[in-house]
Amino acid sequence: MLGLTRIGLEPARAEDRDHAPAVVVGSGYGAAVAALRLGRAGVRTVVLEMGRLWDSAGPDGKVFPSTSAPDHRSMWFRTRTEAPLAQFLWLDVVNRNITPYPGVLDRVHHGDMSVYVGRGVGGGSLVNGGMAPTPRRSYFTEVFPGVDADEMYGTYFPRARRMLGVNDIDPAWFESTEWYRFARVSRKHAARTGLKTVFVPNVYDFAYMQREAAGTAPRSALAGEVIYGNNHGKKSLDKTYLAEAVGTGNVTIETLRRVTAVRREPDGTYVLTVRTIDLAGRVTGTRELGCRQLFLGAGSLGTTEILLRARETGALPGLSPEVGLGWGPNGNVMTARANHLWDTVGAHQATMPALGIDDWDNAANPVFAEIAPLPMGLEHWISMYLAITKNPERGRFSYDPATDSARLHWTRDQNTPSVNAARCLFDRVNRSNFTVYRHDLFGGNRAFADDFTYHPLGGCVLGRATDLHGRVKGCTNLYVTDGSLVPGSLGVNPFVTITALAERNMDRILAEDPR
Ligand code: FAE
Repeated sequence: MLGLTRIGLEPARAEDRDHAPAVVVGSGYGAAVAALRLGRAGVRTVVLEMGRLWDSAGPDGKVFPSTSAPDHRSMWFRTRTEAPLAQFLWLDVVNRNITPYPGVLDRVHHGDMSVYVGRGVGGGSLVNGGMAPTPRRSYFTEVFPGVDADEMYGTYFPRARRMLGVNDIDPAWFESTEWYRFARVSRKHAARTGLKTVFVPNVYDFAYMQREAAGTAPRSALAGEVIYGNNHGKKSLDKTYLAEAVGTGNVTIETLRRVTAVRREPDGTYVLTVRTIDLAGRVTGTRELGCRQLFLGAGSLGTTEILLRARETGALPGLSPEVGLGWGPNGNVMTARANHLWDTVGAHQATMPALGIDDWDNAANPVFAEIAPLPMGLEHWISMYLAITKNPERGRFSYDPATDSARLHWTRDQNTPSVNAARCLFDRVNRSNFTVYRHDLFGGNRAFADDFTYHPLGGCVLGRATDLHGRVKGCTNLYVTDGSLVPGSLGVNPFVTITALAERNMDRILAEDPR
């Protein structure tokens, strides 16, 4: 595996300082694909990432803190952690006071909707649950009518899965291990309801997990690690795409660099304003970086904000009115059920989900609900789920000049279709099993958590704000390459699709667009 040894805080050569042929903003899935494909094509490329590189151990000898004992490394400049599941038995026992630091997980608040995102070299791949499903073809075609599905399912989804290191759990081990008892109990309850379950592939190495269980490898997924990073086992982008990109010798990654503005010179050069911060969050410098080709991979929130600001401040006046539209949370809702005393879920739970209830073919109420772990190290009789629903509501962003930021407009009532769909499914499960919802986990006595999402999608939708290959309308040589291309809903977890789409778009861009 290639290391990230060439990553530095400054570009390697002096003449790189103010100009690079190509710049990639962000280092999540779409950005990582762009960086690798540009590097392989021989294009000197600078990647700008606002988070840090997660490659060195803290005083505890680990790179990332555990989920049960979060410290400054866990969250992006916070004084207290903001975990998705903040309570247990209505008690505030989960979150901790921490020192502000460029930690790996951010929760961005936009009124009624909060958005979880990863920060650091690798973006969301550092913090996510690694679930790597491919959307069902019929729904993909509905979401992306202008994209050639044969090409996606024949070439780009397989390539994305291979490059990301997607693998499947060994079914025999799944059936026998105590670490997935929680999933087998939920499967039994689903079966009693007449619902089918499917295995969900992952980028966490399941063979490594088996070694963890056998006591022959250091534990990560079996030590409660997930949303604040995994110290072992997970093939995050810094170990796959980004390592290969740097290995081409053409790609440099600069960390703790936030792109705050973009404008265009009369000769077509894009000029980025880049702010450097230190580990205390102080701005230590601002500089400009010019490039001929600019690839935005700052995620749905980041990319949309950069483009919206550029349009609304007049820096890039030719941008489409579609920039800022078509946002959705992928219909995310979490819920939890209380099991009977004899249905123990186990004190030992792997943090990587491996099974989902697949009721997407239910035309009246399509839901794909992953069986999520709740690894508390004690028996709690809770079955938890992340439901992905088909919610037709869409949000939009506006630019707020007072704060120079993008504001997401999404109201709580826009979640009603998602909550209703999840309720419809889990009411059935509860009826069939004589069980009830848990109301103590999400705050406010709620059985459904609909105030946050892990899957921000849209804002610069493919075929609307961009052409059908991510070229931004109204600005040549400007591209969007991340989750903002997906119009708000996908039916499954999104990173395989974001990766595959980016691969498809980069193939076309590198073949057709002059460099
Ligand atoms: P993303 O990965 O968000 O990367 C954007 C990068 O840009 C980040 O590193 C930012 O720090 C950086 N950035 C933003 N603004 C700027 C700026 N102005 N200047 C410089 N850098 C900037 O983009 N998805 C799945 O498919 N399966 C899962 O199991 C799953 N679980 C998840 C669990 C959690 C806790 C979270 C937060 C997300 C999860 N997701 C999961 C979602 C997935 O990680 C997400 O869809 C992708 O990471 C989005 O990829 P993008 O390329 O859009």
